[in-house]
Amino acid sequence: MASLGPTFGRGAMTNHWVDIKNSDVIFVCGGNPAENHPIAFKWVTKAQENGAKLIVVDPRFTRSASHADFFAHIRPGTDIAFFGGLINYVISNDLHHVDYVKAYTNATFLVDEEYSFKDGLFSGFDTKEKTYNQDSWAYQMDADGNVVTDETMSDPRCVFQIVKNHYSRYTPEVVSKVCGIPKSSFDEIAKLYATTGKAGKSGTLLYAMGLTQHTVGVQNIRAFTIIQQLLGNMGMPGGGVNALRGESNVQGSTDMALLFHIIPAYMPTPSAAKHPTLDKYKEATLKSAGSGYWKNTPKFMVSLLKAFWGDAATAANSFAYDYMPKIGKGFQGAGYSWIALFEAMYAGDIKGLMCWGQNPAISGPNSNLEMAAMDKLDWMVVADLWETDTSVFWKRPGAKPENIDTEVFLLPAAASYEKEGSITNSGRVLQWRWKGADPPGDAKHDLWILDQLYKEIKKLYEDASDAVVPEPIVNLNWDYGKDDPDVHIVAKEINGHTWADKKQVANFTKLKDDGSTACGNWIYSGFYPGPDKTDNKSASRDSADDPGGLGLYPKWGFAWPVNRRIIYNRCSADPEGKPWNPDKVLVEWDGSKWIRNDVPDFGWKNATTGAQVPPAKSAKSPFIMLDKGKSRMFVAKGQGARKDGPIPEHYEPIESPVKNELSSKQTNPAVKIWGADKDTLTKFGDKVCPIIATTYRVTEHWQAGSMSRNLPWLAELMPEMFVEISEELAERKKIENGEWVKVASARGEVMARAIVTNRIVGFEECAGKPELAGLPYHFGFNGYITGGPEKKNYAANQLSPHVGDANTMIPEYKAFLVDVRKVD
Ligand SMILES: Nc1nc2c(c(=O)[nH]1)N[C@H]1C(S)=C(S)[C@@H](COP(=O)(O)OP(=O)(O)OC[C@H]3O[C@@H](n4cnc5c(=O)[nH]c(N)nc54)[C@H](O)[C@@H]3O)O[C@H]1N2
Ligand SMILES: Nc1nc2c(c(=O)[nH]1)N[C@H]1C(S)=C(S)[C@@H](COP(=O)(O)OP(=O)(O)OC[C@H]3O[C@@H](n4cnc5c(=O)[nH]c(N)nc54)[C@H](O)[C@@H]3O)O[C@H]1N2
Ligand SMILES: [Mo]
Repeated sequence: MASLGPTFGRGAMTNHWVDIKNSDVIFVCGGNPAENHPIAFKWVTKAQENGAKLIVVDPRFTRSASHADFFAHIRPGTDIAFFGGLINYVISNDLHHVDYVKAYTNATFLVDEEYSFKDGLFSGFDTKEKTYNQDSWAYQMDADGNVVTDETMSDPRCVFQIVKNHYSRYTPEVVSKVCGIPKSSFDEIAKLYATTGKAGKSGTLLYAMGLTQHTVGVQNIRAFTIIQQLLGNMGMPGGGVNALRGESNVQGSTDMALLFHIIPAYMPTPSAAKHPTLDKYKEATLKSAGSGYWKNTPKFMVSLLKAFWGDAATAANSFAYDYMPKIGKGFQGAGYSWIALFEAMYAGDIKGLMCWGQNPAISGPNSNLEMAAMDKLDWMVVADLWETDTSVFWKRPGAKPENIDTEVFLLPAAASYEKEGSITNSGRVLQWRWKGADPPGDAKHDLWILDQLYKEIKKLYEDASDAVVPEPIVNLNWDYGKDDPDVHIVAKEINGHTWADKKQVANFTKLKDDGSTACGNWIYSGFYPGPDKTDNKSASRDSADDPGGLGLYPKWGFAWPVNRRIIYNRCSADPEGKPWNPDKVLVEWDGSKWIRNDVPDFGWKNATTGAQVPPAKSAKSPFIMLDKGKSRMFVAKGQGARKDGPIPEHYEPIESPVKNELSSKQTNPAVKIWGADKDTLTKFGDKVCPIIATTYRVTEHWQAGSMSRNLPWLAELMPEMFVEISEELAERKKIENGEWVKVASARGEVMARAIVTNRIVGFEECAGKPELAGLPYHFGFNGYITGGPEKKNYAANQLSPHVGDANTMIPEYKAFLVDVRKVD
């Protein structure tokens, strides 16, 4: 589905779906897999059958919670406080996995004397620009350019002590007050999860949008990675940090660069200012790569340019690097992510929109604003299976079509089972899918539409006498077949081949930076290593082969990179190469050679001689992608440091009824408030909208709803918009279960049926005892059902704000303020 849908949330599973069965403790936080990943949830059940325990932390008692051994209601947007409390619990009770922490993480590294943290701000903050100068977020270096370390981890400047000190403020009392969780619940959960710090035990985090859709989304995940490092859970079977992805091929979409700041396979998008030339691009990427595997970026980049421009990419023209579009600062300096694009349309800066497999009239934040932005467009193209709400945005309740000039083109697209190709799941596994039926009517597969579009555009550029720069278009290496493009040609180009004789490469280690190879996506290289359809490893379906009995199934599909199922797997064994858990072996040094149940994520054999490399070497740098080879609790400048701090700190959501308990900085200081709705945001202390709203999904519907509201049987299963509220709130407001109510925010109003339920509770422990309103976001105004009886507003995003995370700009869909009102 939605093979070209948006990619809200980036990441992947470090492990994979089947591996969940190997876990001892499963921590579901910010996700509801029993509802949203119900088939995969069987691996959680399987683990429980094996004796594993399940923890669920969610603002609502969910379908996943109903399976949990331990559950806590958390106030939306306070997970860093919870995780910080967990870090504090683990360290202050000495429950961390000391040997792992010392050997594999940067806990022993000393941090620059200039680095500091005070009252919610890290060193280097520029109050006017709301950005950090990150110079002090650095390691101490010796004269030879090596990081100064303290193996005892007692030096007050070492990362371990900095982490310990930072989170000592996150006491169980503070956690309880911030998160609204009873102290006893926190204690129980902390005690249980910390048991995974014992050598050989593993715990996993399963998360999705409940952690990412916040103005502290990135730091939410980082906070949990610190826990996983402390407990030695990275690289372990049954461990890891696992993003449960959304749209069925959203993983593939992100891998193929659907986000603006990356090009295929997670290389940075060239920037006009920073990388005006290919040499500058190489220089910058080599600098940030340091000793890590990204130092091969020039090979991957040149091979990509070769795949894009073929014979027109030569050493003399820097492999057509100039043809490649470069990014600038984006609209009002906010980049080119969703919010910025819609703000640019609203301001009249962008005149045309292609909506290819997405329905922003329903899925975008502050959708009233986003639809007003659509009113200003000259044209819009929608390629979809249905007439979506977006394609008829001009018919929305309250709109005046006669005043809207936007010309809309609707292209009928074929559904996923009406075409052939690969999809990549959250576990990084590519699986080929064969066509099951012909598309109806005039519907065409997306590749066909794209191919036609390119061919027409190319003609226009060839014919245009005054075209500014035709080369990037007319010189594209684009030949996937005459009439109906062949996905196998595309797949083979993605895998990569030599340029001169077009021989498929075995994998990315064969790629070169001299123009002799072409490769569309280096992390996928190896999935189609030969010319024939039988060489397509994503099409393999052998579930008999299961080395180690861990569910790795190396012959089922193909996992990127190089069919490795669990990344960082060197860390599943101790520095001597003995597995922490002898019953769950991914890799093991048996004294003379490596036993390899999974593809090793380290240099296990000498590339030239083929001799096996003993464990001491890889023990020093088990995180091969990273400079210095160690995982990072503290992220230094230029090493992937985030805009809002080298370690996570709790801040309140932009709209919150609770004062920040941890510092005087109410909200994330690095988040810029700038959109067209900035003056309407509800401020702390404002009494008009005192209830915390959070939005979510249900099994019966799919996303913005065209996939489910247009199917009669799903429409019938759940036809109406609803709002879940607590019994106390209902009593206070005299609202009956099942009654239609109005939910209002500073941005809009929607109608919903009240579901009065004890699955929702107010947050008793927080100051002011705020209440919660839970809203599904699937309803709209087009399709068999809209969410209610008359032509009214039922879309939850008419309430949400146009603000996003400091790093990714993912919208804060999961915590904003509303009021729930009785309708007379
Ligand atoms: N049936 C069905 N399945 C789907 C989808 C669908 O629309 N329908 N959508 C797919 C897509 S694209 C995605 S991205 C995934 C999303 O999968 P999930 O992230 O599981 O989806 P949500 O229901 O949006 O949010 C999960 C949970 O986060 C909780 N939550 C809200 N705020 C917070 C918070 O601050 N902290 C914590 N700890 N939890 C919070 C919500 O109450 C909710 O139960 O689902 C995919 N699967
Ligand atoms: N309030 C709130 N808003 C949210 C979220 C939330 O949790 N809360 N979650 C966000 C998230 S994680 C996501 S992923 C977005 C989803 O937002 P959207 O992507 O806008 O939502 P979908 O309904 O999945 O839209 C996909 C469209 O693609 C069409 N489609 C399906 N298959 C194909 C195909 O093969 N080709 C083409 N061309 N079209 C196809 C479908 O009919 C559908 O209309 O919503 C975001 N919005
Ligand atoms: Mo998603």
